[in-house]
Amino acid sequence: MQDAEHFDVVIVGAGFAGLYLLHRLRGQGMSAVALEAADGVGGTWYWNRYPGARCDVESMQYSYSFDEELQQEWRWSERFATQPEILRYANHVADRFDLRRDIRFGTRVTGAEFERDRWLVRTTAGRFIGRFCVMATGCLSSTRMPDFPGLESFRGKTYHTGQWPHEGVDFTGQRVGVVGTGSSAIQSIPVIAEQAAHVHVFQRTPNFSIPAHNRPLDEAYERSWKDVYAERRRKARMMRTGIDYPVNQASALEVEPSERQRIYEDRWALGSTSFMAAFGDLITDQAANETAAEFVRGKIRAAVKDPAVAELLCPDNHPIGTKRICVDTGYYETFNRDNVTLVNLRGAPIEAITPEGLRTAEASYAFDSIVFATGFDAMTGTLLAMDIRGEGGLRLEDAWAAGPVTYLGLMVAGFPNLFTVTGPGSPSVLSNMIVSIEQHVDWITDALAWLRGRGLTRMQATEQAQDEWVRHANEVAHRTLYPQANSWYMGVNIPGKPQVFMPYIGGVGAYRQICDEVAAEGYRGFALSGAKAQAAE
Ligand code: NA7
Repeated sequence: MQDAEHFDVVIVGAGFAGLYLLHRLRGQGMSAVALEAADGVGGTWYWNRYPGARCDVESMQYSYSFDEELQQEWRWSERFATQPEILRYANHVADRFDLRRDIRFGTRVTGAEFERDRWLVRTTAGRFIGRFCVMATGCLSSTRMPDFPGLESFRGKTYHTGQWPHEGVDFTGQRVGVVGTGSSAIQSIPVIAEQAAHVHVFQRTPNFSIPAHNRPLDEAYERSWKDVYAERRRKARMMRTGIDYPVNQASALEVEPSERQRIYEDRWALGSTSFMAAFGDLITDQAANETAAEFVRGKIRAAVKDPAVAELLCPDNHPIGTKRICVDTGYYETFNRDNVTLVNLRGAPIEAITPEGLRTAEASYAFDSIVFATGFDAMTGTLLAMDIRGEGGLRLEDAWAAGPVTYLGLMVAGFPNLFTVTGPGSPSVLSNMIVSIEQHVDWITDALAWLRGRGLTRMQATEQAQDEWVRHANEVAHRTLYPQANSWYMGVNIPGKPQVFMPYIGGVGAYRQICDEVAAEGYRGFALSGAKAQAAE
């Protein structure tokens, strides 16, 4: 292929996964290029610039651990970092390790096909060939805009939280409608409400949210991490979520109600997603889960002055934690403001966007701006938006017609030499993403070095190993309450998407052990071969 550039590895994406991949591959003497649709690094943190955007994992843990100097030198300013600070960090890493020279910005991948033992990757800016191709495309990178009729007719401005204008938006004095009450909405509504003349929040499903208790990062806390960083990182890697926080294994049903209440109060005071580790059976036992859910509903009722509004905000159709739990700063209290109105869409959905605003089955509203916080085509959307073809022209779309199937979330049978970082079938969105990214990148790059050391050039998941992994992942998921929720983990938010539980819920630590064992056993479940061996056949 003459007009294409050749590399050992073509990486798609220059978010946290793509950056670390470039660094690792360079370290082992392999040529690599990262193809990035955006004009800058950072992935999720490049696009999600909505007001109040913040990580829900503590800064000391939502950061790379691969370089001791980097983790010692970088200083976070807050307990939970804002989007601009995380983006600064991604840029710092790109500069510090001189990664930009191997990134092609403004280069969107349209397709990739495996032919003559190589991946031919087509982009909006030329063609690239790699013996291996790694999809470092993120799990929440294809935004979802509902197909409301009349969208184009609206005379004001519309925004999606996941594609926020880089110059920011000033809502001062505006009438704003926010559609959705997931994490992005819960983070942005309190900030938008401080600016806007009035905010209408359109809620279809209420969500559980735990306070962040964000604050400036105090030095003693920073030291408590940095003095023993390696050790704490090791511990985090073996936790279920890849986050080091206190875990109580006891059952919520074993303790006296007063003791249970005290434990929940302590967790509430601690804040963030660690709330779900208050007891060991919250994600497996409905009755145990309900004690936590009812505790949070009590907090909502205490925070929101108007009892009717409080009731509407109380989640009632999914066990707590089975939809990604939100972490907020003053979300529920925002509904006490005179300039915030909650609109219940249950029984009266949005029918259309109108030139003035929007219309539900019950009423019409006029707005200057509408913010769609309507989420993503999670985990598979970005991969399926590309035309990916494996051996014999097999299309990923067809291989995944009944839902995504992978071996370990790392490879798909029929797609040799194609890896996915944090793909479906791996813990990914159920974990601290940077911990999962580092684990996948280390595993993939170790595998590539191992292959090279043995003169092997081809690796692919066997059908049998993939079937067994899918069966195991389903089995583990169905031991929990997660499949009960209509969540994006299940693909429910996208019309026509097959409904299967996509991430692996067995836990980050257990999953790491499985991946390590597979590698130690000479990459059990993968078919390996070499170009020379094939030529001789
Ligand atoms: P989410 O969590 O998918 O939230 C999307 C929200 O938009 C959710 O409340 C949806 O209600 C709502 N939605 C979607 N379509 C509609 C229509 N047609 N009408 C009304 N409301 C609608 O996305 P986020 O961006 O908030 O968060 C994604 C992840 O990013 C988050 O978990 C963090 O990990 C970071 P529904 O619940 O479907 O009834």
